[in-house]
Amino acid sequence: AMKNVSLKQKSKQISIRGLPMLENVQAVKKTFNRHLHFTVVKDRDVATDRDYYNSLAYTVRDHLVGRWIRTHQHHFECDVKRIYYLSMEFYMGRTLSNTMINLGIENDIDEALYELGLNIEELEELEDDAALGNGGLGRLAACFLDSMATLGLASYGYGLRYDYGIFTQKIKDGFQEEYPDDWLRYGNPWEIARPEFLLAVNFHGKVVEENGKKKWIDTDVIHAMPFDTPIPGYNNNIVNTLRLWSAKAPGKFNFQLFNSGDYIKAVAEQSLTENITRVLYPNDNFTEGKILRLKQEYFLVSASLQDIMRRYKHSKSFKSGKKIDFSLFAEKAAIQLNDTHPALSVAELMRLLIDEEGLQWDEAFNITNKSIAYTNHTLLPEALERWPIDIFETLLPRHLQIITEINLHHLANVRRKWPNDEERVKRMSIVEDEHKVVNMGYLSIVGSHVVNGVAQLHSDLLKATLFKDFYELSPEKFQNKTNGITPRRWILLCNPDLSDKIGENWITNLDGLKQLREHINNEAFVRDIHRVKLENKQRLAELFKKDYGVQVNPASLFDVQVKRIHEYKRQLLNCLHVITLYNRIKDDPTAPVVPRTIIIGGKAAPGYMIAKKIIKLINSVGRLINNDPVIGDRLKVIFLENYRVSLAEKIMPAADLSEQISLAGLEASGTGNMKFMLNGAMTIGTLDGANVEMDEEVGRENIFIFGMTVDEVDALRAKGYNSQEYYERIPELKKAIDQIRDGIFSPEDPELFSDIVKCLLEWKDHYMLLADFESYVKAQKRVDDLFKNQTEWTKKCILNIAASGKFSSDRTISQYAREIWGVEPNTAHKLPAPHEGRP
Ligand code: T68
Repeated sequence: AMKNVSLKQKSKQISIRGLPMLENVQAVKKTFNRHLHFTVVKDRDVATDRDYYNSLAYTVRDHLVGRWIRTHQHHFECDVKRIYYLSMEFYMGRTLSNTMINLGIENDIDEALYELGLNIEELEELEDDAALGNGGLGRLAACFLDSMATLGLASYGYGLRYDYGIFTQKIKDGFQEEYPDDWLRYGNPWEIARPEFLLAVNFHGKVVEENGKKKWIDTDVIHAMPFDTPIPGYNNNIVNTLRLWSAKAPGKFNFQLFNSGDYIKAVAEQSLTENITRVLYPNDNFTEGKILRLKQEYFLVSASLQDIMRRYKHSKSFKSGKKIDFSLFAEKAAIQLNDTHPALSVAELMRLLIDEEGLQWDEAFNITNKSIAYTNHTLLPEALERWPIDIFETLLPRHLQIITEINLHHLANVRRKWPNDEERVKRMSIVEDEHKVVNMGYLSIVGSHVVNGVAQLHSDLLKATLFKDFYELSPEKFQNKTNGITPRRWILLCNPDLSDKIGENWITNLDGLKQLREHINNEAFVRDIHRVKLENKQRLAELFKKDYGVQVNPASLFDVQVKRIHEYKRQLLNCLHVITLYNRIKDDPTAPVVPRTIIIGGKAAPGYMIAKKIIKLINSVGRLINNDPVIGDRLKVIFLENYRVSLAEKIMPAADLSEQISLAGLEASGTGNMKFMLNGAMTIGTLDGANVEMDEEVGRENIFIFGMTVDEVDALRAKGYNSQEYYERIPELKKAIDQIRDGIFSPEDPELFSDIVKCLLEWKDHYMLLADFESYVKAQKRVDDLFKNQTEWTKKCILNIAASGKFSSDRTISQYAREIWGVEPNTAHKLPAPHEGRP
């Protein structure tokens, strides 16, 4: 990693990050060399780039620890309300450069590494993503941690430390292949094990009654080992904690049980226990009803709630020998459930309060309900968790009792409000008698004081459809919290050149970007913004040449759809448009066209056959188009391999057009849409999820909206949707589908895509691609027409950046804080830095 002063590095020197300070640079070099010697145990003759990366990581980590310890002291002393974000996923991505940025030490470190003759950008590329998430839900949790720390909240993320994150995707011969994501292989300098806080989690066993008290006995015990990762706020010296649990066999006391003399077997079988946190389930918007998954969910919930309870009991209020009083619990702890995956929290907190702490039912329920709140992320039926009662019976018998009793109280409430409506009572039962399942969404609603959706449209649909009965029962519970993204990672870190061009007041107040509207007629500014985008595209084009051997025209329109591959997200609609563009050039090779590079990326769940076929189709269409000499560089199709957080950081800054084309009503919010907008891409999208609010913020003349609205979708379904009518009526659509069916893209196996064609024509086209095709293609024509005028295009891009302020996760978290958690966010508050002495 020898030095090579890139343009980017030079521009950083004069950027908003300030000038490097000589004494700091000297200190960094010293620390780096010390870590190389004492921590990594290498000298520069034999050190590898990974050794340098590790020395660098430890050097940066040193700047976290003082702040981290003092943040905890501060929160203890002030005895503030703690915010607990419980999530099965935290899709963190890389930590190194984010840490440097939030601590404000980026330039000093850059300069020191430069002086040491090392290329920091190359070293940064050695860091594996912490990919403990599938997509939007997991990445949202990561953005929230950044915002909570930046807003000065005493927040904790609680999750699982999977040995394997989301699988690595390779494309072989156009097909997706999955490989294990062994992200801990080289160690993880960002985590610290906390064996002193190890906890026991129980499974199985039975419930007995002893003088009127329930006891859960004869359980199998698995230990939960916490690993802490620091979460630095931006420029405020606050460092909060992400605590991830790892399953550990309880060596000692289970060994007596074995007692068979087969010591080797007993040790070997410990690893079976530890399978609980082995791997992340790779489905997004889909629930796989596997027992191992329920075990994971309970493992997270039980360890986290015990930990929360322990912290409460050890809080300052009870230090002076004062009796522990649980009536204050909900004033001192807010527990946010990231979807229903941690919904067992409701039953577990009840169990802890009643069985372990001896509270009465009503008081325990009141505390539980006031501390817990639930965020819903989807309306898709296949994603809703409903666990069979018999699984509960064996795995968590005490929790099933508690849930049953919660349900009795709940249904009594329903009957009180609607005395003669047993149909409604049946519909609203947490325990669905018919299917013998526990509805985890209903359990979450009943156990929470607030329920929220993740965009206005989604929250409205929850009240009108999925949770209608519950809304009628407790309308005051239902809120909206439109999602957001952290501007630190999603512009400051990933797009430094754009960041430099737009001032700096926006970093902790994204609405500050509104000022950009005043510069829309400043020609030099418009040219600057255009140049930054072009340079970002050139860098991405180099990556395409290197990684895929495809030469793309950096001046072409970069049309990007990156997200998990899912039928409702309609990557196939994009594909039909690509084929249409291809056919148009082939039909009239000399007609002028706006050159396009269509970039599609995303993972398909390993068991989702149609999604995997869609990947193959995109690759097959790309192979034909990219190698057709008649097409030249007017049209190129790139399928991005292994789309993930660190790749998104390279894609967003280089996109001209963002594809947000889900069938209206099905994408709860979307967050990629916001990342593109913030980085100056135009959006082509349906009126779905947060697109609706982006449209409101930027104005219809600055966004390409197409397709049916939710009401139109409903109306069409009600009247009877027949996709074949569209196929027969629209010649370009018919041609594209015929080509797929006839094996034009798969001459080696003409039947390869027959299922895809069946989805569209015979199997009802559930996601109504054909109904939206015409309007989509017309909207794409409007895109072309605007792109012909690069100045007008860039002005609209600037208006998009200027209008993106609402979509900061700082805004989202401020609303959670005030409207759900009852705490006041505070960006102005800064702790003193370690060298500045005690607060
Ligand atoms: C996404 N959901 C929504 N789920 O689809 C997206 N599901 O609209 C929204 O913007 C985002 O959440 C954040 O609110 C998911 O990403 C999952 O990944 C998931 C994981 C496990 C089980 C079910």
